[in-house]
Amino acid sequence: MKSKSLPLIIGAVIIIAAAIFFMQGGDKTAKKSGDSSQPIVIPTHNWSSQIVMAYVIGGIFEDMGNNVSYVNADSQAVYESIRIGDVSISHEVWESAFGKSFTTALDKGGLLDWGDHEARTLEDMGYPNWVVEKGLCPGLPDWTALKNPDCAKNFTTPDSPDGKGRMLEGPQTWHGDLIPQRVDALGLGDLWWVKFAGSADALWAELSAAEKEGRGTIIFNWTPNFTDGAGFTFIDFPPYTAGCRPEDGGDGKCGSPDGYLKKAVHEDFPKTHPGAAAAFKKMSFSTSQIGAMAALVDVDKMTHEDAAKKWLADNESVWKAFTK
Ligand code: TMO
Repeated sequence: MKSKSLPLIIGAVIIIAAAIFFMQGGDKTAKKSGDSSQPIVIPTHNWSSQIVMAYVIGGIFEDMGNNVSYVNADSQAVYESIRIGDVSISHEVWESAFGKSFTTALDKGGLLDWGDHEARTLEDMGYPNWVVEKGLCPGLPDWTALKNPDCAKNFTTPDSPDGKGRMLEGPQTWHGDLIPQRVDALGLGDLWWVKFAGSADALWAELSAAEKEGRGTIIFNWTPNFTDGAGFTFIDFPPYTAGCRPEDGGDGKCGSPDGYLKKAVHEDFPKTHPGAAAAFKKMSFSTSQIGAMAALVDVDKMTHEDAAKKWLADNESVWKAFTK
């Protein structure tokens, strides 16, 4: 009995081993690079380029044989989540909005600076060019034009307290009271009030509503974005200097910095996923590439996932180079 069942057992072991080997066929690259089969956790936030790029990078990691999962995360708290290892990476660390949370996590330990994208960034208040072409606020983009009551009155909306001009800021989760503080610090508080939008989409809806109603509009916006080259101008506030913001002890009388766009990883990521970590270190997107990712959603109205698939299909030579 014993001598008869032994070949059967050996045969079964070989078949199971072969089955496991073939089942892992799709995993070849990851195996070669030594990446764990544990999912790489990629955060999604609430502006289009970031979400599209999450799926673009996830798609690249998957092409390398990795497993990926996505988690919707608060764009400030995410750096602590990366530091403690709940989230693997961040692919859009915008200096103006998130530099402080990023640096805090970096200093505490557990998060690594994984380099900059080629694109530089600006996140600030601005206006569509027709606002100036219609003569609604002569003197823009110099911020001192906002001191003129004849300018402010062209920006009032029915919800404006005391008929003040309205500035539509992004969601408060992006940078707290930065803009209301600045408006007050610059002595503009008697003429202007700052409303927070509930979403990025509300900013784009405001652009078309204001144009239809023939009233001026000032909104928070950023570059790279789909509005690059589409007739949008950022206001020239007094220049940013290190420490000028109230949260850094300054008087708040300053605009936003010419900022970096960084990547970050949890400190164990290069050990658990050396192949993906090396590719992510090389990843660098330009202003026009990031603007295009946003435009696929905000202009062409694609879903974020479909936009990422299209971007990957159209730019294979760009991203394949990161994986080598
Ligand atoms: C972080 N953001 C790009 C919305 O300014």
